[in-house]
Amino acid sequence: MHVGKVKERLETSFVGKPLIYYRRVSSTNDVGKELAKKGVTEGTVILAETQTKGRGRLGRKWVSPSGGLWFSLILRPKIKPKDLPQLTFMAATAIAKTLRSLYKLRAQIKWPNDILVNNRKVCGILTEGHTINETVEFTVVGVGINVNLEVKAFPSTIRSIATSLQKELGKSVDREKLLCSLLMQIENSYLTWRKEGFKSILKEFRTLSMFLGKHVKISVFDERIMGIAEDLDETGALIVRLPDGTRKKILVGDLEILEL
Ligand code: BT5
Repeated sequence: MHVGKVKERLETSFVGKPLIYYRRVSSTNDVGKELAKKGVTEGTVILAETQTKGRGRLGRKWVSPSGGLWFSLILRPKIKPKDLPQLTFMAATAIAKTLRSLYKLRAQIKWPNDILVNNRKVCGILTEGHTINETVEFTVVGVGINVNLEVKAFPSTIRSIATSLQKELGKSVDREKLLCSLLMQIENSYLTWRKEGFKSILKEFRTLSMFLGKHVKISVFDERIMGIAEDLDETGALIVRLPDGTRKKILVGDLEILEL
């Protein structure tokens, strides 16, 4: 990664300023939290070539070899902890839009935090917050995108569910250009969210989604829920129509589409 090139080309007003680069870290989210506690400004981005302890939700492992884009963005919006998922949605819409406009790929969002291309995961988002007395002090929005990676380099457990931009496009891409475009779009989406609220993000999230109206199975810890993914409510919770006709609201979980 040529960080100098990114800094030269970056046209944002605060996102990615500063951009802190490491060749290898445990997890950019962990480094981000430490730096945020020390007071770094909103917009700071921590970027790493590889992560030794990349994380997904619920302590799951995020595979982060060299060639991807693994970064975390520090934000300091004044929100309640319950509103944290809004930032995941904000980032997801920004990323899907960027992949569509740069590469003409049909990037689609799978609730709540995945971006898929051809039904395989190309990107995951992990938003974490640091809360004191019911107030969010800062948030760390972690983004992992499989960019110039060979799918056969993935462990067998994720080979059938993951993809990369290189695989989908049949060629490698300019990671510096991609990062600049992503940070620009994330800044725009974040400002829209702050100005207009979650409604406008949710509207775009719906349009870019691939799960609405589909038969789905949602795993919520040990529970499995099957039904039709009917809608998202105003908080971003998933509304599922159960076989008995009732509707169930689901705040967190893993979604599997049963018919594509
Ligand atoms: C996520 O979790 O999808 C959030 C991933 C966030 C990663 C970024 S990288 C920068 C920042 N620093 C971090 O430490 N994390 C963030 P979840 O929905 O729980 O999905 C995790 C699951 O995705 C794993 O259990 C695997 O099945 C699968 N997986 C792991 N690595 C993958 C990869 N590189 N590509 C696609 N799928 C992967």
